[in-house]
Amino acid sequence: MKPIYDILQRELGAAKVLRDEARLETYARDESGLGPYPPEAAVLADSVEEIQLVLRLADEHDVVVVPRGLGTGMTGGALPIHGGIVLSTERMQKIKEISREDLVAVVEPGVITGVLQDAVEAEGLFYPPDPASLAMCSLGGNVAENAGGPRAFKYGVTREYLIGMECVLMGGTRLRPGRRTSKGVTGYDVVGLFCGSEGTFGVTSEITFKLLPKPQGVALLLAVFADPVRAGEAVSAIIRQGYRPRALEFMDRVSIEHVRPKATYPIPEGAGAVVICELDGDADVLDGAVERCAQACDALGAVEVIIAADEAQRRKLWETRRITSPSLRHAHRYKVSEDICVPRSAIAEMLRRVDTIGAQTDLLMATFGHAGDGNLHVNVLTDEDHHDARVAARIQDALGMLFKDTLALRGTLSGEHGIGIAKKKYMPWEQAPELIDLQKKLKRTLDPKNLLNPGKIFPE
Ligand code: 2HG
Ligand code: ZN
Repeated sequence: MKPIYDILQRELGAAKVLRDEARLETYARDESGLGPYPPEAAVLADSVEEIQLVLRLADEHDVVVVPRGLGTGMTGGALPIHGGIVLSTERMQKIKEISREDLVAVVEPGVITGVLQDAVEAEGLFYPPDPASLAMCSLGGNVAENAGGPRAFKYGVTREYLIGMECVLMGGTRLRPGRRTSKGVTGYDVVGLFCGSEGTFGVTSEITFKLLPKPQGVALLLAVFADPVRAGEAVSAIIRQGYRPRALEFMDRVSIEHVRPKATYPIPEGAGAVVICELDGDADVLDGAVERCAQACDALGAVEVIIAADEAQRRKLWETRRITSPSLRHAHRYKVSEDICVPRSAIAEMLRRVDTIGAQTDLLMATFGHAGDGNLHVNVLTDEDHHDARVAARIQDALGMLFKDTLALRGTLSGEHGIGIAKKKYMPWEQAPELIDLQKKLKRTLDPKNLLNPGKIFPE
């Protein structure tokens, strides 16, 4: 074992430098289902100075460091595939400031997304990004992945709210790119460069987010269709009403059947698709707006359209969508979750192609997600042993066909989960060699020895 681990234990104390196998298990996995990839040590940093120490020593000793938030990533971005140190910011959970005057929040990277949302809402403010895992994911991880969520349709993703940050480069240099003002064009957009870099450029130690005033009211409707094509038409019809819902979600028949036994909302039998539309804004216009969206669904032959009568019912109907991913995971031995994004006009064609891929590879496919953005979670599910070479080959075939079709429809490989290790071999399918080369050059500039989260995003 390299001496760096003893030095770290001496400097930081044994409680913050985990080395025993049992405690390292947590850091060998994330929500991608890939691995396990156990690190040699996990360091639980409490401050920017401790992050700097780890990155300085790692640089001196040529040891790999993999930054980690709370491990909810779905593409293996925080997995230590080359061993070394996992540097976790899970203990850095302070909300340092919420300013009503400036509409700004300053947080440490380990703050849970939902905790910040509740704290700002208590002040009459709003932090919109809402990844499905918001009750257990961290803001540092959200910044690393540029996380989205249902509300991205109206409000955009994490990048839209990230205005400033403090981060540490490999070697220990501390930077403070960005600002705390609502506008600012001084220098390059370094914050934008770090956001979504999947922990390959630096380790975030503090984040400044811009906030919005909290919307006055929220209204939700859930519409059930027998025919998924009609559900797709409903999405377009709702947008044509001239409102911008804050979320416009879709679930297909396979997703619905998995959710049905657990959902508190009794989904009608024969449901082929569910659309959930959530609007927010001035209380006096909301009622009319949600009513007109409901009429658009009725006109397309919806089997059932429910407008949530109160907050309790709104939460109950949302639950139908929120529990989709865990319901699929618990029902099957193996689940691969994709997050392709296609132009909205191509959703119906994409759904048809997913059916074909499932039939050709004899795999169960469930599709749900953020229809307003064209961001579809195509899940490949199987109860067979995915380590078996023939099963693995069928899964790979299905993913290959999925990505080919996505790109043919002018879509993109990842709408919100990032590339990590799960999709890196497909990067050259979407991006030209010159573009990949430019990104690799940037990485080399920031981390010449390739010690910070190596082996991610790009094929090695
Ligand atoms: C969601 O929107 C998450 O529910 C998870 O992004 C997606 O498990 C999935 O496929
Ligand atoms: Zn999602």
